[in-house]
Amino acid sequence: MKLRVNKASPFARKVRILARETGLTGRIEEIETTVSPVNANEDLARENPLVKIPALVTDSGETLYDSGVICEYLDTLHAASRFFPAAGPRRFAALRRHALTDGILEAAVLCRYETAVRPENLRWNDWIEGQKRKIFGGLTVLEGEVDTWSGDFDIGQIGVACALGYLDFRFADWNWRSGHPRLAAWYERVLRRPSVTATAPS
Ligand SMILES: N[C@@H](CCC(=O)N[C@@H](CS)C(=O)NCC(=O)O)C(=O)O
Repeated sequence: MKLRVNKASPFARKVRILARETGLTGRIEEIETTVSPVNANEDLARENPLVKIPALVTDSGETLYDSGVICEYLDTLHAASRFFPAAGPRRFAALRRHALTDGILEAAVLCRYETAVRPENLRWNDWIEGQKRKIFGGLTVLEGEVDTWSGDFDIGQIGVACALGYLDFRFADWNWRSGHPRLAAWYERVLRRPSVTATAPS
């Protein structure tokens, strides 16, 4: 399988973590791919019309996107316990947490583009502040529930790790740990996982 990634991408990182957690790395070739919302990568566009990473070409030649779909597909290819719980409350808790962290990431990536890609004279600070409110609203929810999480590093918790890692990587000055001590303590433990260390954004 061929997986288009970028070592800075938090969405690609979810897939890269799951591949390492499930022992699938030997079956996946990671292809470093540069993306920009204003300069389409033509090779990637042939695989994903949204021109976003991650995108996976399976062994049978089918292309899958986005990160959640790819993670769920890879989760069918290993014999260990599932990262997408099969049914019941655990499944919907994991899916809801995954959706929340995807929303945090979408808002954070939009802020990144606003500051790194958009010409300075066109930037709109209120808009960045609006995205930031979504991110910190999400962190408040995670802080309130983190002590109830199971020890299973499921797709929801992978999403949380990638969201916090991205905030450290791109927005360290936002200091997300302040006001979220329980989440910060959880993250310190997660940072010891080899899959998380090996995929640190760069
Ligand atoms: N919902 C998508 C989001 C993927 C995404 O936004 N990836 C970014 C990199 S972190 C990207 O490819 N951006 C290029 C663009 O927006 O054109 C997923 O979960 O895979």
